[in-house]
Amino acid sequence: MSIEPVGRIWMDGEMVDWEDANVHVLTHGLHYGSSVFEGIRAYGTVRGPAVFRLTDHLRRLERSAAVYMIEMPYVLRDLVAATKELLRVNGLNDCYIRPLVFRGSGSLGLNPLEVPVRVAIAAWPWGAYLGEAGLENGIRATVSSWRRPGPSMLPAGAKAGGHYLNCQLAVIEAVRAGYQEALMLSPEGLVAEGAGENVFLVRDGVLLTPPPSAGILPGITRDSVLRIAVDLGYDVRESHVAPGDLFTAEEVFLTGTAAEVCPVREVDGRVIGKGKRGPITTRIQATFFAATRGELPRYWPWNELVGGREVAAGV
Ligand code: PPE
Repeated sequence: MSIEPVGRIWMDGEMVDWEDANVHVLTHGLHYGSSVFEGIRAYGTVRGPAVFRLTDHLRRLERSAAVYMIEMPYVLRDLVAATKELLRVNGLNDCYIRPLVFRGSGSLGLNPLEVPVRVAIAAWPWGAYLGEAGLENGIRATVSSWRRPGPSMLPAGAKAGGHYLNCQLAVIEAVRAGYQEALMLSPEGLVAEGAGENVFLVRDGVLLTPPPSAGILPGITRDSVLRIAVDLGYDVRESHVAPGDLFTAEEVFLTGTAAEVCPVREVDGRVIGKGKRGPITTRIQATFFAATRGELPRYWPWNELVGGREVAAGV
């Protein structure tokens, strides 16, 4: 998805012009995928722009960095302040925010521990990741022949640059076959997640989603949806899902910061449910969007205001 330049980017503690946020070609992260990142969205609310679960995303960023022993030169409070400042200087309302922590230049080779660590935060308006029509009518997905790595191969819970090579293979395969997104299995053949989303299905009115042990990135949107589903009175279970379970599900949907809550209407040419956004997906999606827009006081702690008064965190 293309990106239009927007004002400034926060880089290593300074606001720099969009065009000047560059790196050397011998940057370690470019060669070996040694970076960790986040994807966060801000939404307009009646109390002004608010970043959805900013602190939770930045905590995950810290954990991703810790797994790879990438020493963060900034503490959480600095990154929260930098993100809000960036949105203010760029006058952004609805937008996508991409914090990136990467090993810089000065040394190459597989021992990364001496390489200086750099940090950038960029933000730009980004529309529906799987299309507006996808949010409304559902997308067509395929089960990829590429599998997610197991726990002894890569730490799936870390959101690291290099992990996404595997997802790119899956998306290339899916898009070339005419699908909009790839679903990926664990090495054992259980459903893990989408290339850039977590997956939920509805069976007998019960919501099911694969557990962290299936090798997923435990998504913050997934966590929000689990909470919303319980609040709406649904029975929700983390449960292993076999690929065949997808075909007989009443509803399937994906969750992610970029993709938001997106119905799946078809998997490998087989129609899911009635072949359109199902009733439970519709309700959860509507509640999720209302929460992101600050319309539901119960979820106000998730709306971290760019300016002005905060509601105490810890919903
Ligand atoms: N699994 C994967 C593999 C993943 O990349 C994401 C987010 C999720 C699950 C959902 O996580 P969360 O955003 O916390 O609910 N994918 C990010 C990157 C997408 C991209 O193309 O870049 C995102 O949605 O921002």
